[in-house]
Amino acid sequence: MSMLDSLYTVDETKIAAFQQNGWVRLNGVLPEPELAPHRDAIIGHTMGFAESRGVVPMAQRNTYGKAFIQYSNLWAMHPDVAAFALAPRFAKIAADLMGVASVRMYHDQALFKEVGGGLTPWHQDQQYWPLDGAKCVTMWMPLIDCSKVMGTMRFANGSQALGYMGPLDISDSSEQRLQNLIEEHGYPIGEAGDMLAGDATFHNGWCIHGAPGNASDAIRAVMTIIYVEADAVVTVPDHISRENDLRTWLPDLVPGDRVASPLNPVLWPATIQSS
Ligand SMILES: O=C(O)CCC(=O)C(=O)O
Repeated sequence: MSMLDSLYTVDETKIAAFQQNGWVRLNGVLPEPELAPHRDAIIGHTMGFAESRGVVPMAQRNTYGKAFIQYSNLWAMHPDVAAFALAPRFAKIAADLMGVASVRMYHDQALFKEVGGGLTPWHQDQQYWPLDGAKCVTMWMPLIDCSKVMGTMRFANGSQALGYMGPLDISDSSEQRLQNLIEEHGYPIGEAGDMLAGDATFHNGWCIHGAPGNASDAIRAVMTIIYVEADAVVTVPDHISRENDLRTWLPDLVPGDRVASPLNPVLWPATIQSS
């Protein structure tokens, strides 16, 4: 049996930390020998995507473009990534942290911060998702050892309590406005710090987070998977990013539908079918 099908026990103290801070770091979520073949596939596909798109010099990009190469929906396009992205091992952790019985795939994405890549501005993920009331969590896993200077994540502890504050896409403006908000509320900043390949952070969809730029001489290769509670219902998209997400990740669904398109299979419990 692959380790991807075996289960990781989440300590109660980690669940409590996730609930309190809106994020948690778990070590050894997929140890190195098990990770290696999946890493090679994800890196190969993501670099292939970046090359096919063409490289725009860093100085000519906006803040979002400097933050990372972003390649989404790998699991559905590349069968050799599917076992990783759909793994019960990761999905069960997501369910345990959120305190729900069952979770679905929202989407996956590789986020590679290039050498000299800029900061990831403060933002809330869930402002992009037409899933206002739903519990959502993102797993963020380095595929190679990542020291802090490569741009591992930072979080405003407790900021998930703010919930939805209206549209605020990743930009210089989100960095400035959320920095001000963090200072007003006095949220302590939690840092993931140096991470080994296969360690992971998990963050609540409303937790304000970002990352510094990559000051190292190696690309920060990271894979992320976003999980949503299985009974979540689509909400009315109130801005263009949410309209785009509805079309892209919830194809043919309309507000009021359960989040159960063919792109949202149930991943935990592993035996339940997708709709
Ligand atoms: O990888 C990064 O720099 C940011 C990642 C992020 O914001 C996320 O996974 O939600």
